[in-house]
Amino acid sequence: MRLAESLNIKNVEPEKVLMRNNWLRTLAIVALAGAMMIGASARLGVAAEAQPSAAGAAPDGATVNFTLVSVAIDDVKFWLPSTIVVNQGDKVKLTLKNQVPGAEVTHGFTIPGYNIAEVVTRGQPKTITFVADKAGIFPYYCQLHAAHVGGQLIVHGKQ
Ligand SMILES: [Cu+2]
Repeated sequence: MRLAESLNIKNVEPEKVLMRNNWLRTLAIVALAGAMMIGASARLGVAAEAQPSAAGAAPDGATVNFTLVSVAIDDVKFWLPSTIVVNQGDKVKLTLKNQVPGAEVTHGFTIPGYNIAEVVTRGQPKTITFVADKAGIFPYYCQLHAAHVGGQLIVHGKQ
């Protein structure tokens, strides 16, 4: 009995295995990037008020600033960081940057739960502000291309 038979491996296409490996590598890179950003913001502590930060909430009612970047890794497009955290009542300022290479120069950024929908052109960052008046978890993603990987805005409710 051959090894493949004894392991019950049938018709494994090398291409699919390769794709799966690429995906795992992509996920590992994103997880690593996220861990590094969380580490960096933890070191900045509450002083992150005026700084872009990956994850963290400011004191009650403060303005919190985030820079969100659309990037491509192995042809998969992401909005990073993939999680931002604020307190209910915070004024939130988002700087949106599209750094996806290629022929397509525009990508979208929408948070439907907050009625936000922007189109961001590569090389032209866009800044939006809103008050996070609703608590909950609000997905964000590119409304122009369904294949994008999005993220989530987490708004902690007032006690
Ligand atoms: Cu897009």
